[in-house]
Amino acid sequence: MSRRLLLIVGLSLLMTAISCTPSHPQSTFDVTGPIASGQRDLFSLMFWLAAVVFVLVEGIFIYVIFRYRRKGNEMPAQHHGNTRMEIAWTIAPALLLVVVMVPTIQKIFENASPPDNSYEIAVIGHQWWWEFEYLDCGPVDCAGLVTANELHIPAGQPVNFTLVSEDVIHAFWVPKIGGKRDALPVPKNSDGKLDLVHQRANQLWLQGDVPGEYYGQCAELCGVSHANMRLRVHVDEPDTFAQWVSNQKSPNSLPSSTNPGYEKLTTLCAACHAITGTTLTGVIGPDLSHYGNRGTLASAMFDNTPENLKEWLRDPGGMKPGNIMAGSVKPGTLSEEEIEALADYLLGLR
Ligand code: HEC
Ligand SMILES: [Cu+2]
Repeated sequence: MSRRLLLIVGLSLLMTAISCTPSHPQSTFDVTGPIASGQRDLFSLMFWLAAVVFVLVEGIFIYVIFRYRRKGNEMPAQHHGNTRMEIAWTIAPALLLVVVMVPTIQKIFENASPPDNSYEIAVIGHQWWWEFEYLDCGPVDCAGLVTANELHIPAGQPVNFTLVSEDVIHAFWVPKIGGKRDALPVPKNSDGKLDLVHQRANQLWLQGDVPGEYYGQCAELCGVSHANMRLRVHVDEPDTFAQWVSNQKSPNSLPSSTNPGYEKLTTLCAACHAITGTTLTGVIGPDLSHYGNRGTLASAMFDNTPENLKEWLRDPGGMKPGNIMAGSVKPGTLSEEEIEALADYLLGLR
């Protein structure tokens, strides 16, 4: 073998080995909640069954190659058919398939039927960000709450998601909690909102058991910034979740009209963004209510730091190719003074 080939083989093996670590943020092995762990267990069952079959078959194969290799010139004994063996190797795989089939079908039904006490949240895919509309959280009054890119759900609570899209096909996937399922475009109702009971609206239920921050990702190629269409799921302690909801529903206020960013905020930004309690009610971009509490910027592509936010306001197209805001906010649209004031204001929305 040439050195270069050895190097390539070695590197590929190394990369395969690295990709197997369960501790990366989008691992489907290091999971929480019944959906993701059920999917992982089903995978493990199939993997180990297949591994046993592989070792057995390859073992016999290699044994036979050596045991019956040509030793002299005499013709070996000839066999034609062996009914017992043929029956055995028909029945054995059929039994193995039954072992795989039973839990698979069980899981398909489990995954398709959300528990009765599930909360209801609509997930709306946009090029290239996520909108979340809370519909029903049982005892917590969340109905009507809209947020973007960072989803909060309580630990140990099943949540049924209704998945739709504003434009092209997206797919909602939070590997450590489960998924993934397509969010398909649906028509709008007469009130201008997407039809959440349309036959193309998909359902997916998930449950996160361990509080923490989980990474998600659009899993359906949806345009130039598809790879940048990420999301975060905060699995909160139930109390923290209830607090988050009530804070998120409380009104924000506009900066004073002497703020250098006031003019642009209430005209330019207002065309696309909503902030509860203010005159901003745009629906083209992410809802920015209580934006200062978010950890990320531009669908979890960046950390929500003052530097990143200012750079975003300076040149959104430079940070995230093709995004819709870049059509209206270009380098120079906002003065440095406005950028400074708007970033301060947005990060102060708590
Ligand atoms: C033409 C519509 C439009 C205008 C005008 C607009 N935005 Fe945006 N904005 C968007 C869209 C769409 C996104 C989502 C981009 C993405 O992540 O792909 C966005 C994202 C953002 C984000 C990040 C949100 C998040 O959830 O991470 C902030 C902050 C923001 N805009 C602030 C502003 C401010 C401030 C103005 C006014 C100076 C403004 N935008 C003007 C459409 C617009
Ligand atoms: Cu997408």
